[in-house]
Amino acid sequence: MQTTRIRTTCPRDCYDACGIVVERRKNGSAKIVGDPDHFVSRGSLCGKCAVAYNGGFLDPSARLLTPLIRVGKKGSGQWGSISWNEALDAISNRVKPLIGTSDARKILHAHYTGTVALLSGNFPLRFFNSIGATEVDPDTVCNKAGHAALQLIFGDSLTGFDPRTISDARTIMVWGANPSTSAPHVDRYWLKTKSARRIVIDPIKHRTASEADLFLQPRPGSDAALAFSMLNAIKEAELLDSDFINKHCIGWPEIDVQIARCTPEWGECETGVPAELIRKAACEYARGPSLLWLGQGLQRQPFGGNVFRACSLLPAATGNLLREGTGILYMNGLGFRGVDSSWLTGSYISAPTPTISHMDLHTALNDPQQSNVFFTWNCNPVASSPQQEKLIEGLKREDLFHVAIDMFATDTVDYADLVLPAASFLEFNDLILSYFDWTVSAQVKAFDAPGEAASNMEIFRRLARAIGLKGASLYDDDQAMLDELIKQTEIGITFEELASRGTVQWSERTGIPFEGGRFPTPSGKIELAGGRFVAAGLPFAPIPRSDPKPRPGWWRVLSPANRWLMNSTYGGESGIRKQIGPQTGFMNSAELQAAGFTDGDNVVLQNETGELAIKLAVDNSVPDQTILLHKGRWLKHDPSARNVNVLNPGQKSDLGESSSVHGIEVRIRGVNEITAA
Ligand SMILES: Nc1nc2c(c(=O)[nH]1)N[C@H]1C(S)=C(S)[C@@H](COP(=O)(O)OP(=O)(O)OC[C@H]3O[C@@H](n4cnc5c(=O)[nH]c(N)nc54)[C@H](O)[C@@H]3O)O[C@H]1N2
Ligand SMILES: Nc1nc2c(c(=O)[nH]1)N[C@H]1C(S)=C(S)[C@@H](COP(=O)(O)OP(=O)(O)OC[C@H]3O[C@@H](n4cnc5c(=O)[nH]c(N)nc54)[C@H](O)[C@@H]3O)O[C@H]1N2
Ligand code: SF4
Ligand SMILES: [Mo]
Repeated sequence: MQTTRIRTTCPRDCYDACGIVVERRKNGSAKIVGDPDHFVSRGSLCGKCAVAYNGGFLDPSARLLTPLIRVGKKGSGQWGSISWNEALDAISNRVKPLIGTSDARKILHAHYTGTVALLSGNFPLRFFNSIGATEVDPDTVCNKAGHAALQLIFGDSLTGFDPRTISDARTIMVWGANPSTSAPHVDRYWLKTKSARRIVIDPIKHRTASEADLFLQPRPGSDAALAFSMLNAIKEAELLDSDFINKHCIGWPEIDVQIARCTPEWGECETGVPAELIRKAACEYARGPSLLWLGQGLQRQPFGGNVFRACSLLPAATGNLLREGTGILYMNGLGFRGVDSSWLTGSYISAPTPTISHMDLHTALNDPQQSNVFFTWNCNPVASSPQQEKLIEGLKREDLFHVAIDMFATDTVDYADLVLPAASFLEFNDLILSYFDWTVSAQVKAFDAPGEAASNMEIFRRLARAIGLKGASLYDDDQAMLDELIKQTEIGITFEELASRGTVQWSERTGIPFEGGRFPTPSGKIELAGGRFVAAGLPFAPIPRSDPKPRPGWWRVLSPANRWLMNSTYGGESGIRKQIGPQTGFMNSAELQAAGFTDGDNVVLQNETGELAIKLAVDNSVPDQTILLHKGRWLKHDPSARNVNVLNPGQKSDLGESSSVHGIEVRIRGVNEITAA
C-alpha cells in the first residue's frame, strides 16, 4: 500500500527533540515512528510518545473538538458545544471592558512548555502583552532559581556547552538531572560515549546513576556543602587553576576563605557522601577537560539559588570553561542562535506587563482584587502547581472567568468556563530549537486538525480580531513568521528545505560558550560573589550549607519526572495509565520497615498543606528519609483525586521566587483504603 512519509520533530519539553516520521497510508491509517536518520532518536521514540502519538493524538474521540461552554458546576466537566463565534464573543465581552483600565492586570494568564515550538509557545504572548495582562511567570514552576543564579554569575544562563564537544571531554559530570528519564536518547547515545568517564550526583540511584563510573548520593538539599568539599579536595590536590581564576573571576577571596573548613570529612557529615568518593570525583572533574550538566531537579530546592552558585564554582576554579570539552549546560536558549525573543513574544508592544510567581497563583486565584479572568494555555496548573487544594478552591470562584485552551480535557480544563480546542503539533508547521543540542528543526504539518481545533496562533489571531485589537504583529501569518525566524537563525535554507531534512546543526563549527572569555556580566568576568547577589536577596558569597535532615517521623518527598509522563501531558492516555499504575511512593526497604509498613500498604502522606492517599512500595535506589513520588498524574483518574502537589506548600526558593518542590516534608499514617481526602 502506498505510504507517504512526513518528517517532523517532537515539540515536548525534553532535551532530546527527537526526529519523527509520520507514515500515512492510502487507507487513511497512520503510524508515528522515530526518524532513523535523526542523530538523536535514531529511529525510536521514547515509550511515552510512541504510546500517546499513536493513541490519543490520532484519535479524535480523545481530543477536544469544538469550543465548549460550562453547563454544570465548576469542576464537574459538563459542557455544551458552542460555535467559535459565540465563544469569541463571550471572551471578548468579558475581556474588552478591562483593557486600557487599571483592571487589565486582573486578566491572568498561565502558560508553559506544553509545546516548546517557537510559534505555538510564544506567539500568544503578543496578545497578552498588548492587553496588559498579568503573566504567571512560567519558569517559577520549574527552573527560575537556576536561571537567575547563572545569569548573575556568568551573565547568561542560556548558552550551554555544545554537546558535540563531548569528543574532547575526559569527564562528564551530571548533577541533579536524570537523563535516563528526562532525556532518554541523550542518555542512551550521547552520554554513553567511550571517550569520557561519567560522574553522576543525585540522591536517587536512577538508571543513569547506576550506569555511571562514579556515583555520589548526597542527601537532598546538601549539594552546596558537597561543592565546597569538592573545592577543598581540589585545592588540597593543587588542582585549582589560579591563572583562570585571576584572569576571569571576581569574588574568589570570599570563596577561598570558606574552603579551608570544608574538608571532605566535613562534606561526608553534611551530605552522606564518603570523603574518599568526594576526593576522587573532585580531582577527576578538576583534571578535565570536563563537561558539567546541571539538572533542573537540582535547583528545585529551598536554597536552589545557593546550590547553583556553589556548583558553578567548580568549573570556574578549575578552568573547565572556554575550551573544547568543557563548560556548563543548564539549557541552550534561542538567543545565541539568533532568535529575537522580543519580536517573537511582542514584549516591545507595551510597557512591561505585571508578573506573579506560580508560588502565588493560588493566592491570586482566590482574590477578586487580583484575578477576574484567567487564561490557561500550554499548561495544566491544577496538576503541576503548588497548593493544589487552594488553587482548585480559587478556580471554583463563580466570579472568575476561566478560559482553558488545550487538546485534551485535563483537570485544569475541567474547571474552566470556556474551553477552546487546540490543534496538536502534527497539525501545523512550526520551528523547534532543542534546548540540549545546537540545532534547528522543523515541525511539519501531517494532518488537518480534527473537528474545529486550531493552532495557538490561529486561536489568538481570532481572539485579537474579536476584541478589535490594533497592531499588525497580532495578525502575522504563520508562514511569514517562520520565514522570518529562519532568517534570524541564519541557517541559510528555507523552511521547505528544513522540513525535508528535519533537523540541521545551527553552525557547522562546534561552539564554545563565552568564547574568548567574554562574560556578559557588569564586570565582564565570572562573578562569584558581590553586591549584586545581596541586591537579589542572597548572601554576598555562596555558602557551604546543607538542609537539615527531616525531623524524626518525617520524610522528604522528591517528585521528579515520571518516565511515562511528560509533566502531566499523557496523564489521560489509557495506554499510559496502564504503565504508571496506581499512585505510589517509593522508599528503600529498611526505611519502609522502620516506618512500620510493608510493600503495597495504603497510606496517607500529610503535612501542613494537605493530605494524599497513596500506595507504598520498595525501591532501594531511594535514600534514607526520602520518598520518591513522581510528578504529573491526572487527579481525576486517581481514587485519591489529588497528586503530589496537594502536599506542596509553594515555598519560594532563595532566588527568583521559584519552586522548591523537592524540599517538601511529610508524615505517614496507615489507612485501609485509598480515597479522596
Ligand atoms: N511536584 C512537582 N510538580 C512539578 C514539578 C516537579 O518536579 N514536582 N515540575 C515542574 C516542572 S519542571 C514543570 S515544567 C511544570 C510543567 O507543568 P505544566 O506547564 O502544567 O505542563 P504539562 O502538565 O505538561 O501541561 C501542558 C499542557 O499543554 C497542553 N498542550 C500541548 N501542546 C499544546 C498546544 O499546542 N496548544 C495548547 N493550547 N496546549 C498544548 C498539553 O495537552 C498539556 O495539557 O510542572 C512543575 N510541577
Ligand atoms: N519523561 C519525562 N521527561 C521529562 C519531563 C517529564 O515530566 N517526564 N519533564 C521535562 C521537564 S519540564 C524538565 S524541567 C526536565 C527536568 O529534567 P531533569 O533536569 O532531569 O530534572 P528532574 O527529573 O526534575 O530531576 C532530576 C533529578 O534531580 C534529583 N534531585 C532532587 N533533589 C535533588 C538534590 O537536592 N540534589 C541533587 N543533586 N539532585 C536532586 C532527583 O532525584 C532527580 O533524579 O525534564 C523534562 N523531561
Ligand atoms: S518526549 Fe523526548 S524522548 Fe520522547 S519522543 Fe519527544 S523528544 Fe523524544
Ligand atoms: Mo520543567
